[in-house]
Amino acid sequence: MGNQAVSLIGAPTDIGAGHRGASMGPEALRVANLQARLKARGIDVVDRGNLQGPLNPWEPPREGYRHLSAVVDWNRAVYEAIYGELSLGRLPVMLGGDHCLAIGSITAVARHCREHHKKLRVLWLDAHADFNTAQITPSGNIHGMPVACLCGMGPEELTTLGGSKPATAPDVFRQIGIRSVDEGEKRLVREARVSIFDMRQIDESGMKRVMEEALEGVDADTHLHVSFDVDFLDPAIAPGVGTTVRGGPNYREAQLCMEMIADTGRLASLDIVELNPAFDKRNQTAKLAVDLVESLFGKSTLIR
Ligand code: Z70
Ligand code: MN
Ligand code: MN
Ligand code: MN
Repeated sequence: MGNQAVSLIGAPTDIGAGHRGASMGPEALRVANLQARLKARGIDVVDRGNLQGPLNPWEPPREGYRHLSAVVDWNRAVYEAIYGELSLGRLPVMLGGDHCLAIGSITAVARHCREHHKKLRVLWLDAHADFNTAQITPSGNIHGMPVACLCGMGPEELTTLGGSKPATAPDVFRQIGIRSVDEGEKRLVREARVSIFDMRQIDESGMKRVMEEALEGVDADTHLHVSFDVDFLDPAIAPGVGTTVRGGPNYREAQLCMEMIADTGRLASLDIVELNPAFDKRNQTAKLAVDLVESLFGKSTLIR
């Protein structure tokens, strides 16, 4: 991994979230030394700074969506930036921002994969399935909808961001750590046959077996994208998120997850989203996220 070229791209917004503060995520990750920690691993890391977009007007949902037009603006900016980095042969790391921005990043990744005849695999590390639609959402918050949008279920402006619709299909996703899915959303993920490794399965089979299954079929032709929603982690170790859901992976389980992804050597793009410094204590969640991202880029505690 030593000759990898990584680009950090900040997307400082909480436009799709149910709480304010994820807009401070990019700066918290910088303060936690993300760039220097990756550089210390021998990786060429450039920080591209922050994208720009509309402020959060904090309005109520309209026709099932909160802030739809501003979400579209932010995602267009993310889509262009991520596509640009991939075209340069670099590995883009999107510093969110809330999880609605994965619509833009993964639409760009999917286009890159089509153009380079790569198979796409997305590991969705999250407490939530993020598969809501305007008809079934309990909140109108678009950070609860990105996977459905990427599969073609959502507003036209978001499902057609990359030109062709859908951007991708349910079978590219492997969701890990899931423990909070709304009732209507459960029916949709079942119908779409999204592959979900929920916390019950992690409890019963262990993280090792789950990751072996989630990574099955990943080979030299695979572009591996990791969409890391920080609320994936147990709130005991990661309080700095808008929506904590108890019963998530502990420190060692999360490390093993990242280490096993690193072992494939196929990581090609990354989102770090939903970090919310307004809920954090002394930036501990940002520091933990950086620690885990180091493992994702090959840092290992192995001594044999
Ligand atoms: C709920 C909704 C969500 C993140 C909360 C919550 C969605 N399913 N996603 N926090 N990251 O409102 O759609
Ligand atoms: Mn490439
Ligand atoms: Mn999410
Ligand atoms: Mn989540």
